[in-house]
Amino acid sequence: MIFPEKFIPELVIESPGRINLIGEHTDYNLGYVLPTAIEKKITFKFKKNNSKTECNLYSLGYNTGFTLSLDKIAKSNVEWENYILGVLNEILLRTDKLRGFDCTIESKLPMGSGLSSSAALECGLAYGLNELFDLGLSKMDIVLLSQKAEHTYVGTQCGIMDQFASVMSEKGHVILLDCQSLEHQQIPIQIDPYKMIMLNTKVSHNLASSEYNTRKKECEEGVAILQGHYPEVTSLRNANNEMLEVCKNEMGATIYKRCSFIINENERVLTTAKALKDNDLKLFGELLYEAHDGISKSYEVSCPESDFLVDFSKQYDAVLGARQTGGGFGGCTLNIVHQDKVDDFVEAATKAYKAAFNIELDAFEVKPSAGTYIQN
Ligand code: GAF
Repeated sequence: MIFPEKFIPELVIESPGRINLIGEHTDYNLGYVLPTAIEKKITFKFKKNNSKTECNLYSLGYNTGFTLSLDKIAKSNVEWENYILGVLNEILLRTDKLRGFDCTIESKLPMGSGLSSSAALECGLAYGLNELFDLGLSKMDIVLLSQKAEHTYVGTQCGIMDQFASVMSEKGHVILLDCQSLEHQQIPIQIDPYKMIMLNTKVSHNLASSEYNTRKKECEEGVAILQGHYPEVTSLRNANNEMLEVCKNEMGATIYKRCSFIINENERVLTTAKALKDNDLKLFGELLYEAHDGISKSYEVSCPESDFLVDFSKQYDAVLGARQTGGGFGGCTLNIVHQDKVDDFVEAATKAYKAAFNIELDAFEVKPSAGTYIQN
């Protein structure tokens, strides 16, 4: 049992959420993404408890904790516990050095808001235990085992982007990640006099996990059809629009739309990375709007609330571009807003959103930040 007010940690870990500038649902299609960690994070406090197997965890947000035994790891009926259990299970498959520990978890990352609180939870735990028990895991091991934990214990067949961004990000940079080779470039990002403003719809439609896995299957079906004509196509990453046209009739409308979105989204990531290097912010903004259009109409992972906010932003010259970020069905929109107009824009969006949905909008600025780190 943990009494959080009396808890004296040996180690404190900060584990950030992420935004993705562009490249949605491309990661599990082995394409490109452009994410970065943000300043909003989960704080983990750890200490060893001298037991061989007993672990005590406490969530300050939920105001509740649980105890588990390392020799009896199994799935729980409580959702957040499965992120923890999944990570412990993956660590135990890789090393026998893990021992009993106590840990408190405090999140400043809104859950279900498309900012990847899941990856922050998984990676922060793995990173902290690696330090505490000197497990010898590399950062890449932490990324991969955290992704695996989400597949096996949580049940979302996610790609690699969120865990990669949470651990590998560098302050002031976005990561251009090739999700096939895992090669990546840290691209310095400078968008003055514009700012990245997140508008949190505060909705998280519970379709997210099941529809996510459905989209993944639809893309796999598309690849299977493409392969019939082009055996070299092993993922949508290797396909192009010409190939897609050849297979259009065989695919049917839905699979065609999904594949078309992914092929074009991969292109958009590469064009955006170049636009940022060239400081072409106008093009950057246009690509965001184009991406949202695809997210909404072709990939169909948006929702009325996100569409409303993106459409609303188009009335403002001070906004270069906007789109829903993350897995979909709600969460946050990313808006590129001129620094002199941020307050006006947020005030107007808040009013309009309240009138349309009776929900109080939450708005905040994000800056590209460092990945998981030890707090001194
Ligand atoms: C979620 C997943 F976890 C990521 O892997 C990614 O697919 C994203 O949705 C959509 O781009 O955050």
